[in-house]
Amino acid sequence: MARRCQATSTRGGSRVSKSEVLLTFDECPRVRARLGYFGDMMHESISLALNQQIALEGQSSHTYLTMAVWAETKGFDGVADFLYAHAEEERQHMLKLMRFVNERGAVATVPSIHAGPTEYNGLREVFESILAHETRVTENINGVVDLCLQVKDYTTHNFMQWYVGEQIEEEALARKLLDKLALAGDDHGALYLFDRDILSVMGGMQANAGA
Ligand code: OFO
Repeated sequence: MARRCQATSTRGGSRVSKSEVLLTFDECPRVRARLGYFGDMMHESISLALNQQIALEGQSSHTYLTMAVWAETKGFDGVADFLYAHAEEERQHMLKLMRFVNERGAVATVPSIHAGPTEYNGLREVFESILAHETRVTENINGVVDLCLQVKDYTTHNFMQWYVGEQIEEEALARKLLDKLALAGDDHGALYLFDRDILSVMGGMQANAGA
């Protein structure tokens, strides 16, 4: 890349020669590592980890969309509304990460998303898949947070705290909905009520989390 490195010209009081500072971005990390200085630039391992997280958020959005289509075509309109909204939320999570990566001088990768399952044996399988997926997302986020501490990237560490909080809420919601489905069992009337009330369960949990 032809852009010039923005590295500082001084480090620890000692002056860095102009020829070292005016390097292309490709060469820059090597120089910065030699100087032991990363300034506000994002460490390569962090941009890699964040791009993996971007792909995961994109996959989440896509997965919830396919689930929403399944629910809508099975007559679960409330569940479909919940899943369409959830798909949009995950897309926003992906965009928030992309903007952050680009702002920090790295480049966000637009992920190619593979088609997930389109058929489910019932609502229970849908919500079990959601919980399994969100648990995986949480593990990945924790991995990014851990890496931030290892490379002392406190800016990204701070940014990721929003995702840590979000995952606590999302896992709790998935567990709560699974509990309700366990109570409903195969009772059609109870499943009808579950479908009717799902948006108010979600709204109530979000209000409590914000209180
Ligand atoms: Fe639920 O995955 Fe986003 O953060």
